[in-house]
Amino acid sequence: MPGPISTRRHGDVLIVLSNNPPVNALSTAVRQGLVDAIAEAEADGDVRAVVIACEGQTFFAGADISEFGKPPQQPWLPTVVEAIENCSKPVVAAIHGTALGGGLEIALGCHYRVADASAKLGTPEVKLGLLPGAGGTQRLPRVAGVRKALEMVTSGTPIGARDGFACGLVDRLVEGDLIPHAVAYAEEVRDVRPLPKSSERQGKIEECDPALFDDFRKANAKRFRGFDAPEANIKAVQIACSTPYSEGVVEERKLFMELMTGAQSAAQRHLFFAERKAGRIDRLPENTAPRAIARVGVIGAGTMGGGIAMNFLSAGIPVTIVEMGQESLDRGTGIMRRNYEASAAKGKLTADQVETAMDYLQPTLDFAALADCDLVIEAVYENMDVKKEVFERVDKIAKPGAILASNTSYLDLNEIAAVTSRPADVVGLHFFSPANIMKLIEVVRGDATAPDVLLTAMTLGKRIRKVPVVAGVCHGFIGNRMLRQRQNEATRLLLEGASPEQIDRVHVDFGMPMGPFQMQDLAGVDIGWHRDPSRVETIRDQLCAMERRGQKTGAGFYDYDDKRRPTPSPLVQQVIEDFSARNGVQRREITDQEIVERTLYTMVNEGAKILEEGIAQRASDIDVVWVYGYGWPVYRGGPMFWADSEGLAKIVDGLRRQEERLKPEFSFSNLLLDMAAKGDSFTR
Ligand code: T1G
Repeated sequence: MPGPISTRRHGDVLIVLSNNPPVNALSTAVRQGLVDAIAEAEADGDVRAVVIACEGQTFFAGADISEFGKPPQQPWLPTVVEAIENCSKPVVAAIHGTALGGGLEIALGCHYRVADASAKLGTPEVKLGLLPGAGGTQRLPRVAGVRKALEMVTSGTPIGARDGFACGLVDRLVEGDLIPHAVAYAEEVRDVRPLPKSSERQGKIEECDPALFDDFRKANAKRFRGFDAPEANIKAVQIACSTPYSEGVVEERKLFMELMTGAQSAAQRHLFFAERKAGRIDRLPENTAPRAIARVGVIGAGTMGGGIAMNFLSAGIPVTIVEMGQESLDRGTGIMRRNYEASAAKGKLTADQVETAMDYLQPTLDFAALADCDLVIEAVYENMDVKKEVFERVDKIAKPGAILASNTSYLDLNEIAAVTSRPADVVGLHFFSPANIMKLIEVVRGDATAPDVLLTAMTLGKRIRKVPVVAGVCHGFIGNRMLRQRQNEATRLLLEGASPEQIDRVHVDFGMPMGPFQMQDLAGVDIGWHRDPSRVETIRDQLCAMERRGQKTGAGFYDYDDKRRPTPSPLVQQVIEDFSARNGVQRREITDQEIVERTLYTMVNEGAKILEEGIAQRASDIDVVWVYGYGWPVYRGGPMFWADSEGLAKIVDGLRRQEERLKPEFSFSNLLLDMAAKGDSFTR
């Protein structure tokens, strides 16, 4: 079998071609092939220049992540990059698609870089909890400049080829056939000496202001909170500015190995593969094909309906959006336009893109307009009777083969499907608010949902740039079922002696974007409230009766100033203590560890039940749900990965310590007990 690297001559230029689908990851065979190709170029006196290019969708997309965690194989990537840079003949990188991570480091080892206009160049290592470990932190600032390098290595966001050309990372932008242009460029530079080695270029680092680094740290402190890799990347670039390359790469390697062997990178690499696995449907019948979705109908132009519609409009899919009244229809479409305009104001969209998206929208009061939609999504009030009425009605209007989807966040999809004549065409599409921003969609499959309907929903989820995860039917599916555990225990801990701010602090210190009570204040304390102020059975009822419904009323569990900054409320503390007294609960000192055990360990136990009931296809799907739906810190890998890191036996011990306090609702997952006893893990 020929290796992934081949060579061919074009005049006096040796073309080195990688063919390692799907993304030309720098596997051991690719690395060896590159070293051999450079040796071939050196040995052939007729070769006066080299072009390195890739077949398929992209230039090298980085080190082969599937090799991580295994014993590293020679030649190591730094060795390959050095071999390219030390070639006595000019080497030109021909970049298309994405040059990412080690792929960009290969390009930086080349003496020149030619890119087609669609190319992207990036250092996404930080998203894996790493840093460019093959000289990238030392070469990139020397070629692209220090500030650009800092932005790239700490964000992981690729830059476009034009941006690359502007900062000096790309030497020539080309249109059309990339390789012939790269060969022509190689012929132009074949006699240039000395060769421009990235590692020897000092100009851009000498002009760097040392204060840049601390300013950059301060400006990004919030974004980097809790992560190890961003600071390590900054440190490595800072070293490049004060140390000769040969010493800098030694420091870079030390920093890289610290990250590679650390818990955070293992968690983030787990999520990289978990996100891709989540998109697969286990045991899908052979030859199942997705249905064509050319037009989508959305019922309800409220916050969710409008946000849902925007996802399709942004993907160029026409949307018919239906409301009951002109005023609510106009309000909904107005909010959609304003959301797009806000993105345009931030430079994320052009004015034309806003108009194009809005042109795909057909707002109407006429339900019958849904007749030509291939998929209809209801986003109406979260009430079973209302949803059943809507599904009965749309079932009579929608064309044969149209898929009917509910955006319900916890109701029984089977019950909804049963009122239609087409239960096999019914599926749940649980978007997370704000629906145009949050990446997660729980794709809920009912007992009758047809395989091609499920596949259509998953395929469409990816098409609108979401992260779809299959969920079975139960109260709250995957995410909200576990959230309910957490919220119930958080509320009980208030009665027993903890304060909202203590419980929230434990969760924020853990890495969550906010704690249970901050989250309720943001979403609205009155979500799911029975709306009868005379009926006060819980702390939440009391707050709603007092018009303390969260940030939207300037007060909830916290008081808020006009900039929505929260402060603890003595009034709420009094309400809590009154409830403790009313329920005969003796308040006591609550430790942070108890809060972790009763809110986070119980979530893991619920996740194990979700797994053993088949509601989630795999443990890593639960991690994806919590990372993309609720902001679980990526450097902890998700609840199930984190449970493995804690040790399942430790989780069980903690729950046993709390078992009395968790009663009567709590019961152990048999799967969790069994795996803990065997020393198994969910995700390793
Ligand atoms: N290694 C191994 N497999 C990879 C891979 C990689 N780098 N990148 C993608 N895949 C697999 C992926 O798992 C999936 O497999 C298939 O390719 C298609 O991926 C030393 C240490 C390139 C933008 O972080 O960002 O270099 O599920 O679905 O949407 O300094 O893949 O089909 O079996 O994402 O078209 C740095 C990660 C590595 C790039 C393409 N590089 N990849 O997106 O396809 S660390 C990265 C991506 C490093 C050095 C350091 C994307 C993509 P399967 P996909 P896509």
